[in-house]
Amino acid sequence: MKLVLAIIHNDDSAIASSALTADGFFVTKLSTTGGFLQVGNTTLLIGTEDERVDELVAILKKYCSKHKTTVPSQNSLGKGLRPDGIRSEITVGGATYFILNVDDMGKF
Ligand code: 2BA
Repeated sequence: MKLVLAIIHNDDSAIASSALTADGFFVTKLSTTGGFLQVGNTTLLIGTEDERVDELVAILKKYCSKHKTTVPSQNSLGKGLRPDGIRSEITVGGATYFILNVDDMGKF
């Protein structure tokens, strides 16, 4: 048995935990904060059988991969939502995960 700790972006947490749950994984979501940026992120705790870890990581990759998006740049402040507003491209998402061996697990 393994315990997977996955630190993911808050925006990806709902879809990632829904996809994991739909695939039969048991998931606990924690609201956490990155020590460097001091910005909120989400840590998922997932206990699973050893042979399902690859499947779990594939789901995280599918829903939490780094991708580019655009946001209004500072230069567009005061110009409202005009379609010709100046936008900047930023990278969001991504996951950091740890896989720990579990000696025992129980429920009662
Ligand atoms: P990432 O490396 O993608 O890490 C994203 C978040 O994942 C981190 O948020 C932290 O909450 C968690 N994390 C990553 N590696 C970890 C580890 N080895 N142990 C425990 N938690 C871990 P932040 O701490 O706010 O970091 C945000 C981003 O700032 C990082 O993105 C990295 O690009 C940069 N960063 C973090 N620490 C740094 C440092 N000491 N020096 C330079 N850059 C750093």
